[in-house]
Amino acid sequence: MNHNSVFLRKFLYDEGIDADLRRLIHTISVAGKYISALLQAANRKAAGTQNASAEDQLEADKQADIILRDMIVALDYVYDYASEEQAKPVRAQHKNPKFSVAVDPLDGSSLIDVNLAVGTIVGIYPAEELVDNGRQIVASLYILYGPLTTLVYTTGKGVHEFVLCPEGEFVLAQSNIQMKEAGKIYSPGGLRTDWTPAHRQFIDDLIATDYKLRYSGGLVPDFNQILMKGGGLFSYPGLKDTPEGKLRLLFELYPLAFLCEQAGGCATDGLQPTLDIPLKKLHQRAPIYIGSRHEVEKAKDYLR
Ligand code: AFP
Repeated sequence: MNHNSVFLRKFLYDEGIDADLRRLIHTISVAGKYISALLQAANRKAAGTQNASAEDQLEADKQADIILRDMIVALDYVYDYASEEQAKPVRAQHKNPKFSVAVDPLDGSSLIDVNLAVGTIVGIYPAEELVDNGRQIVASLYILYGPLTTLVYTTGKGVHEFVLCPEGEFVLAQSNIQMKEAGKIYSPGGLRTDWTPAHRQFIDDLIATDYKLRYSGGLVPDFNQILMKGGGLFSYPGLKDTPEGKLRLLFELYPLAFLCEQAGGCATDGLQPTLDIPLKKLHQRAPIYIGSRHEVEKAKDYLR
């Protein structure tokens, strides 16, 4: 940090966005500092419980959810707090609600025991129980807990990255991040033996055209790598037995699709843009092809 450093709080203010949205994003960034500290404490203990999707939880999953819930619900204009860790949203009961917030508190937490990067994903929506689709998203962000803790957000005015500095402030690293038309890396989720023939042919095409494999098993670091390298493709396809894939629309895919579109890339389930997929239920899943335009268009050609 030096005297030229631009703090997140100041950057948000200068963006001229709604003051309540600004406070909400800032509050989430503070929650991210607590979660970062939680991870520094090497919180690898299993909780002995399962989340709404019947996945085993760590203590860190539960603690991250509690930190975010308590801080977000305390804001007197929040309607619903929905979390991937919980079956139903928490209704805040405030008089004049403005935003609902959906979070994946600690995505990729099965990587904590092997000391790989994990992340928090947040989508901010109008004050409704369930939006119709992702086009209603107001802002999205993720916090990546790696060697550095970084925060990447958009309110629809470009994509900006901040780094948590040792003094405890998120400081601007890059503003208006843009992807190129094409990249050189691919992150293919799911077991190859479960892929459909069309998806397998698409991935083989990327390999044949010299794309490098970059897959950690954590959506946030894998997507972040594509964004920061200026292009490439992350995919988690519909599988033979689970055509809806693994990842959740509201908690994971809408926020990343919004960020990706803002950075000049795109995201699809193979048929329609991810943000246009109608949302019918809270924990709905969808296949995803997300990254720079060239690779996403190529995926669509194979899947059509
Ligand atoms: P966990 O939270 O159970 O670690 O799952 C992580 C995740 O939801 C997402 O971060 C990854 O992209 C995806 O699953 C990886 O799934 P595969 O292990 O099936 O590749």
